Amino acid sequence: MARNKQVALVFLPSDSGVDGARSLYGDSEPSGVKRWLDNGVRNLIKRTQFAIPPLALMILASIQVDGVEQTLCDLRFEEFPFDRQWDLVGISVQTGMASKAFALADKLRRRCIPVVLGGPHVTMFPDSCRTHADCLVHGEADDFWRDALEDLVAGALKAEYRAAAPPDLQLHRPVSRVFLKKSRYFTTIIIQTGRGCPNKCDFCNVHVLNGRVLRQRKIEHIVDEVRRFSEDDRRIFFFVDDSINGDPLFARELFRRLIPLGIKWFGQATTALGQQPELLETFARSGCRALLVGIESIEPSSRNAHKKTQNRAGELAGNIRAIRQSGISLYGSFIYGLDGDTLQTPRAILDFIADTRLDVPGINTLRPIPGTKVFDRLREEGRLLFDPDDITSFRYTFGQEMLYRPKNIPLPEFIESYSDLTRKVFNIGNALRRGIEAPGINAAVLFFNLFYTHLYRLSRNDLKKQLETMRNA
Ligand code: B12
Repeated sequence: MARNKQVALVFLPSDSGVDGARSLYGDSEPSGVKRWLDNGVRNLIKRTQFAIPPLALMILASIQVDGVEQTLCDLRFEEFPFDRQWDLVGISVQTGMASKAFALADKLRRRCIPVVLGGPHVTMFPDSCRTHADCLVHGEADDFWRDALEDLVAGALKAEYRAAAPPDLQLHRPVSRVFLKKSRYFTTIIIQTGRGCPNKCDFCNVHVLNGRVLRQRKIEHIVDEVRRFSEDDRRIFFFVDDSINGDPLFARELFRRLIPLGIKWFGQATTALGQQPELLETFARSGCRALLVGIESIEPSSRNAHKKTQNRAGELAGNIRAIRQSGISLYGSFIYGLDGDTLQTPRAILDFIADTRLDVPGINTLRPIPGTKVFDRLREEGRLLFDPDDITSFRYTFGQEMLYRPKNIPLPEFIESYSDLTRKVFNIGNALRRGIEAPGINAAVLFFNLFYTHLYRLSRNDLKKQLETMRNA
């Protein structure tokens, strides 16, 4: 009998932040207890910071084709198993990890193992990937990954796969989790109810990757999936949708039907939820414990400059209060350093956090991701601090490195004020108070704030080093 084709699906770690905080300048403590403690904290962060399995690869690995066996390799937890015999390796490429993905692909191909690249970076910049792959998959691969696997079995893998239209999400495609090592993850119950975003925020490219029209799955398919998943993992569910309240009528019907299942869940929403009282009540009753909301900016001029106009600055505080009053804790994500921001902005952010009692503030700087409108604009204005023509020079970090010059504030003053802001927002006293005052999941809120106290210390040290390096250059 012919041996099954062995296919590995690879997910890569990012340089820092969600995949474990580490300095961009190497470990400052070469050995000893401090180093051991730093490693311990790093691993804990990895876990609490949503070390969740990659849904994209779960979907692809669930596609069964005769003669093919798929394995998921999550390189956040293991080295690539070069000792096994692979017939094809698929790598999910995100822009900040492109150089890492290309290095692995090149190494595999030198060993005559064929490589297929897919994911957001391939969809946006296929030309940069071509020389590193035997096969490129453009866009959402839910349908044509089966074609690629069948072609592999037939010995006829094509150089490129792309569809004329995105997949019809109304079709039922059951997702399996059998290939996941559950204990690695914070939770394995990851669900997506739809794709696409009608908004035009210039720092995001979800509307380019998944289109402007919101495409939803069938409610009964999602309810089935929730029921099936809760049979063997009773941890918290994560709905990865960019805005779970993007279509309030759909969301209300879905979560109304989830109430009897008694799950606990968290997800990502827009603050407009504070003005959707019936939906808010349904979310709370269906087990919503926490939501991440992208506040981005409380400065109307910055919101306008970056096309974040879907909800008004003046309504943000009231909405946040309403959501917290319903018992849902909030992670509110800010970006300091947008085009309308000044040195007065940090004071306004501090007052806003104190006033709304946000449970976990996220104080980010702008990451101009190649392919976004803001990247193009900053490039034209000569404000990028990395080489815009080198697609691999862009990387993701957690507030540890400035990638551009803010419009109204010179870089050294900006770094000083950003560091001062994160020092004031994150300290042990604030972490304890937020943990106690949170409307729910108090322990998680406390942990997040403590970890951010650690992470932003790292951010301040690295930013200082970046400035020194720039001054010495
Ligand atoms: C949930 C989520 C997370 C989770 C889980 C990570 C994960 N990737 O599973 C967490 C919180 C950990 C996270 C972390 C980060 N994220 Co994130 N995240 C998302 C989010 C909201 C949903 C991802 C998802 O599950 N989508 C559902 C799946 C089914 O869609 P998909 O991933 O696009 O996959 C399809 C295709 O791309 C393709 N495909 C994907 N991989 C492969 C591989 C092969 C071989 C093939 C054939 C096809 C293929 O087929 C899939 C099925 O159709 C997206 C936004 C979005 N709407 O996609 C951002 C997003 C993916 N994240 C992004 C970023 C920047 C990050 C971070 C770097 C943030 C940071 N500063 O640390 C880290 C990186 C961590 C890492 N190691 O990747 C960016 C990536 C942009 C880019 N150009 O690369 C996105 C697009 C958000 C954005 N607005 O720009 N993220």
